[in-house]
Amino acid sequence: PTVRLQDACIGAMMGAVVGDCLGAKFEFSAGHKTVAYKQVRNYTQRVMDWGTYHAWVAPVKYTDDTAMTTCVAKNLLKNGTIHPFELAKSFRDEFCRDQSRGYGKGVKKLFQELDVEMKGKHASLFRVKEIAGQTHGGAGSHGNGAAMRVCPVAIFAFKAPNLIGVLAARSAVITHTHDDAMDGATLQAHAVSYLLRAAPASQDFDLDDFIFFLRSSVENKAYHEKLTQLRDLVHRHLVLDPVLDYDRFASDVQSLLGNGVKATEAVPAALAVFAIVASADPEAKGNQQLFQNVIDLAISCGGDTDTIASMAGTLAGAWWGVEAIPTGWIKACEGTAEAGRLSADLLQAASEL
Ligand code: 8NA
Ligand code: MG
Ligand code: MG
Ligand code: MG
Repeated sequence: PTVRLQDACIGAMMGAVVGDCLGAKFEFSAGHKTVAYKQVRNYTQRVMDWGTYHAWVAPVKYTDDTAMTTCVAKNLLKNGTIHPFELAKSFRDEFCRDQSRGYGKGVKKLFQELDVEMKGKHASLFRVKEIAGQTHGGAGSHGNGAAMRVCPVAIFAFKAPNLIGVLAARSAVITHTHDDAMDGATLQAHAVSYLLRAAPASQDFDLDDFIFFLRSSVENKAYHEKLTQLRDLVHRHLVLDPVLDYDRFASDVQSLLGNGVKATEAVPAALAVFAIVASADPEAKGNQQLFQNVIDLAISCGGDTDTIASMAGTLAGAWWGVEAIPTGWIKACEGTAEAGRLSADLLQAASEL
């Protein structure tokens, strides 16, 4: 693999962790309201300065997003594919090891049930899926939990796009059986792998090409509508403001796309945040500034801030590479070193596919 591709893969995984860690402080801190961009920048800048000037102690903790992403990465590396029953077990183990990582209410209950099931004699993948499918009155979870942990699938299969759908689905279905959750994971994985394939990112970001590709990657009306809305939203802001108004963009994301735990809200929100910053002024201030803007804008959108920032950070890291992630953040955020190692191993595994 080229250096640039390696940078992109490490950037994707580290971007996921950094977004999760930095966004965690604001998760539903103002309900579904947006958070002032200045207030977000104030906090993330303090974290960056701390990381820059202190020894490596990683005081900013990651949440469920990173805990589960790590499980997905290890499952892929061990099996050369997603082994869903083992993945369910490792989610359960990780959850039991540390329940304080901010898991969704639904998955918490699910993991408690899985724990009981797996201690029994007849635990099977069939039973795991059955239990997951029975949540939320039989609808299954439509949460963003499958999309927020899918980055390793995107790296592992970036050269084999026909594999992405099936691996994303296998990694999702043990907790999220609702179509919107599964398709959200597939969409996010395709978005990340598109950006990895486009590396080196010496070319300009082509919004219309990106959206066109994403539309073809899932058959789901809700996402098709959101993709059109987000493309129009980004175009509108590009035309309106020569200098992007971050607070206004965040407020439009919140009202038009949504910022909640539903996959149909959080995934389009993350795509929109990355897309506007990548389209706005690619040459303006250097890639570190652009990565920082993506994370801060994602958090400003409010609501499920750690998850939206994690997914937007994955996209930004894949596009600009790990070089674009401020060192202060890498040092201040828990889990970045392991994410770096796992992504290098995943790329190695990908080249053996
Ligand atoms: P999940 O599967 O528990 O879904 C999240 C929530 O969405 C559930 O608790 C339900 O309230 C709701 N929900 C999901 N599916 C349905 C449905 N079919 N009908 C009605 N309501 C439904 O969790 P997840 O793994 O998808 O994770 C999503 C989010 O949960 C992430 O942001 C994660 O960080 C976490 N989370 C944490 C907090 C917190 O306070 N720390 C708050 C919200 C979410
Ligand atoms: Mg979280
Ligand atoms: Mg429209
Ligand atoms: Mg969250």
